[in-house]
Amino acid sequence: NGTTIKVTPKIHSSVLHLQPPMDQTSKHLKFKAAWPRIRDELTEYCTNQGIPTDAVQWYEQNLNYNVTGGKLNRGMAVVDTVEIIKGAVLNDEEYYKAAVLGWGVELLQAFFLVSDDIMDDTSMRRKKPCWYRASGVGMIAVNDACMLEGAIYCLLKKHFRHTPCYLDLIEVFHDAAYRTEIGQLIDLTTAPERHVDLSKFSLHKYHLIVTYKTAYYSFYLPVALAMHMCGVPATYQAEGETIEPYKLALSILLPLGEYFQIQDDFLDFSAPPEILGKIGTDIVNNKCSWCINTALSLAGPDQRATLNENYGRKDAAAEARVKEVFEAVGLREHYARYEVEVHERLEKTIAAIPEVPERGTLRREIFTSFLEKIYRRTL
Ligand code: GPP
Ligand code: MG
Ligand code: MG
Ligand code: MG
Repeated sequence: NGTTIKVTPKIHSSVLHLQPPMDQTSKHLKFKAAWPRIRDELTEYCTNQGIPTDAVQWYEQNLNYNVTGGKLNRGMAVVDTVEIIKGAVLNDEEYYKAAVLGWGVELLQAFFLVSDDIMDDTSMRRKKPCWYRASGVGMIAVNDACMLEGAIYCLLKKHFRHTPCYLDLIEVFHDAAYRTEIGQLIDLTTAPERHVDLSKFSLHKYHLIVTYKTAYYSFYLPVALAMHMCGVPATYQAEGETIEPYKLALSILLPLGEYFQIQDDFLDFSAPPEILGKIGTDIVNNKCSWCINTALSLAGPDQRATLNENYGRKDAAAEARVKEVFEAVGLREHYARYEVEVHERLEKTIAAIPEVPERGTLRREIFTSFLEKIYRRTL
């Protein structure tokens, strides 16, 4: 009858204090809007080289299937950081360049995930079959993954070849990728998919895995790219001190990345599926997670035996026994204390960053915006 009724859905209170789903924010939409142009630049490059239409169409499918559909946190972090460092709204050209770097991080992530799903023998990713399991793809996915990585350097060449930061951008992408691959190696050799051996686990190994496998490319890479694009120098003077801004950024972003992964691991164990939007699988999948490593460090001999017998088994009763030990050793209290402690520590480090009025230098806001977004997150 022409009247619109506005329905306010009931939302669990712990969901409310998070930002609205990123999809609804105009920032998110603007970043997404840059993608079709970037994708078309990549396929047009192939077309212009005289590559057969079938192959170009395959490449386009690969890009569509694997690069979109994620949360885009990493890519958007590049754009956000550029805006903070510039201290002004970006013009269209600046925005597009920052978006190219942001989508470059998303391409790197797509390369990792397509490869990782083959190595981990996983079936689903982002609510769809993994690319190598998609109809007719199979091991062509290995080459497709390589092409997702190659796309980054094709875009960098086109948009940054003539700029002073070109070499730095290439170097930061290469370094982040190499570190992630080293992290992946430690991960694969510590927790093979079908072989449970908890004696290989430790909190120290955990720290290495998450720093290398996740924190470099997810936290340091987006910020370092933005810093290079804005011409932040390797050193500058501030408040009578010599600042090394890239080292400083690393010293905050690696612990921040570790914190983020610890949250992810804890939520996998503790969050109700209706809030998290997925059912935790780390215990049955033998993941070298913060929870198992912390539990092992706290467990008595009997509890350790229970963990050894039940961890990494595809069996709900075994999973429940592991969860009982997690509760008994006080994992929840441990986590709550860690969260307060890491937040305090990072806040102090961030507050100690000397700020100078000059454009193109570090702003504390880069880091506080990350920290406040993730502190006490529940999904
Ligand atoms: C996913 O980790 C793996 C990465 C992000 C890095 C992969 C690195 C390569 C060099 C391929 P995971 O397997 O622990 O997580 P998920 O559950 O998302 O598969
Ligand atoms: Mg893996
Ligand atoms: Mg995996
Ligand atoms: Mg997880």
